Amino acid sequence: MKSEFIWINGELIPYKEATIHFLSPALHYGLAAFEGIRCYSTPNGPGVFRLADHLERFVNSGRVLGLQDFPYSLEILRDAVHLTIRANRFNECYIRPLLYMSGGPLGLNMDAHELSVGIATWEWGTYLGEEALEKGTRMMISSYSRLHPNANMTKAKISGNYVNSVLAKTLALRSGFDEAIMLDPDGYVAEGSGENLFVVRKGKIFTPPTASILEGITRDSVLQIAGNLGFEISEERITRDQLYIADEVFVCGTAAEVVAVREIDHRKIGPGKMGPVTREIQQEFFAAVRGENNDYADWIDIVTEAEASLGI
Ligand code: PPE
Repeated sequence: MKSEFIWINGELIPYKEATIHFLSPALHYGLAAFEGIRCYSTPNGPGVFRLADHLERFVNSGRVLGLQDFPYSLEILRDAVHLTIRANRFNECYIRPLLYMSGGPLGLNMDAHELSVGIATWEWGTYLGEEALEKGTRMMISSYSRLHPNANMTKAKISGNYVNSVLAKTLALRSGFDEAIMLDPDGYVAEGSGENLFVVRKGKIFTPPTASILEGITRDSVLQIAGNLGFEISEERITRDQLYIADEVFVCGTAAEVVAVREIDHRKIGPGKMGPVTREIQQEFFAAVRGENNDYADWIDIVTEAEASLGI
């Protein structure tokens, strides 16, 4: 996760100095929200995938958390992302913006806290393992439910919400699986601990509706790609046994990219390896993020040399 600089509150701070105080409310109460974005090497230089959409969701996470005002405009945040990538001389990296309650008295009144915003970048390889991209992953249905929308809201990447994901992921790994699939509070399939989920059956693609899941930007990209490839798609509730009898299951996310699920709860999915629909979508996805398919050129924000609004 190493890099030379982390952008914090408008300045590039050397990696070692980017620390927070023990009494930061963010640390005690999980009062923070983050984004996860990837920058890929493209024929035109480093290109950030759907940066504007990620930054919009970042600001919306603040809104869901109840921030009265976001201290930076979308333009400044975009410039700051570009600047941080350039300063660290990355061609490909993961980008982690974070807003966090960095100071003020401890206590449950957010209005008394001080807000900070930071952006880190680092080189992050495959999330579920190199092998998983080709061979697929093994998952279990978690005994932890996904968040109830009226307890921990699901549209925001609020740091405290991720305890739920960490519990599910750690249990899955300790149980010998690669990842957890979580059911919503009503018992329907929601998402992975850090990915959205798709099912393929008889050539048609299904995915859970957005009510109880994170509105994944990769999910949206996959829906557009699958639509352009001519697949019929349905956003509808899915039960765990519909996963067991699917022809293909795959998950997607910024970190995870597009990965097949070859086994769930010790049941093989389809033939127990990546299926043809998943493969087609995975290939199209990688072509899009790497700037190799002009149909998706609008999704890529090339990291430019100089940014005006920061004055740097
Ligand atoms: N659901 C959850 C719960 C989730 O955390 C992510 C992203 C997604 C779906 C996919 O959303 P999107 O990235 O917009 O397609 N998970 C992040 C991983 C977090 C981690 O630190 O681990 C990510 O992919 O960046």
